[in-house]
Amino acid sequence: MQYAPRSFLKNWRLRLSALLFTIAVLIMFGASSEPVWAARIAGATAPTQQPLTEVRVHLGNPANELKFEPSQLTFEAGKRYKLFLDNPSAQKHYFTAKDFADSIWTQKVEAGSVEVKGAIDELELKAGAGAEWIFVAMKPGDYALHCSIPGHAEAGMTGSLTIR
Ligand SMILES: [Cu+2]
Repeated sequence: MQYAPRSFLKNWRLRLSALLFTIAVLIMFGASSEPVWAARIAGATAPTQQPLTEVRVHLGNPANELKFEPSQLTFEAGKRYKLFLDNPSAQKHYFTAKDFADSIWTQKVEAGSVEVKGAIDELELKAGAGAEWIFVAMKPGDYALHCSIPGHAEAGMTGSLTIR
């Protein structure tokens, strides 16, 4: 019986030290984990905060030649782009590049007062139309571009899009 108070005290001290240890760990974890958490959030939002590199491509030309101008474009993986597309010709054209579209992250496409988000692999531009495609180049490779209106690719309306 005479040991009972001492063992109770010992047990109590043990519990107290365990509790203090737990509190100390929580404080340390809380203090050190906040910057990590903040950095992760910053990293996650970084793609949309990156500076934009502007690139322009014409679908056809005023002389109604069936070609993209320029027909070759190069992007750097990890960089964000605003690709201006316009159709200065008198007929409708397509910007079709499915494999390229699978290798980028599309933030949005803006055309007129419409904004489209999500996966896009083909854009149709009527005569005189324009659009802006904002994306981050992701997967390096050489990707084919063509206009999918019958006869246009065969007549030379093709191009290549490279991500390096
Ligand atoms: Cu075309």
